[in-house]
Amino acid sequence: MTRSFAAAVLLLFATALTGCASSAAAPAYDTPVLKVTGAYVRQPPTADMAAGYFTVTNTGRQPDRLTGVSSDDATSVTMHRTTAQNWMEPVKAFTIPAGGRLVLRTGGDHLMLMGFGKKPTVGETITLRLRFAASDSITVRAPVKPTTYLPSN
Ligand SMILES: [Cu+2]
Repeated sequence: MTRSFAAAVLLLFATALTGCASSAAAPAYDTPVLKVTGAYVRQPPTADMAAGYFTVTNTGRQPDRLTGVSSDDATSVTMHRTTAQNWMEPVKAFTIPAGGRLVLRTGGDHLMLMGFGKKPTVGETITLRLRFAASDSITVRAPVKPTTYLPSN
């Protein structure tokens, strides 16, 4: 193999790789694109249990599902929905529609966190790791808010 032939082959490979990279990036257009905002944990009366809330906005063209949440600060995190009878029940996943959002809020869908080492108090943050069916997981730090706090969204 001559030196110039080798260089030409290398150049071909480089071009092919560049082509690959850009074609792999293009489908981002056709996937869920998620952003988590407004996360907070309501300061609980005891260390036993606290509720957590956040909004997941999906600006992508595909829906996704929130399939689980975990925390370094609590031994158990479950996802709950509130029923018409004002009971709550665990759910396996929440849907995040394409071009839409999933809103966890007081009196609706929420997280139930249990097993804190100590009672979370205002000023602290709780780490929440959100796992999705399609997207990479997202970790947020949710501030602990007073019981009187109401988000603006
Ligand atoms: Cu609950």
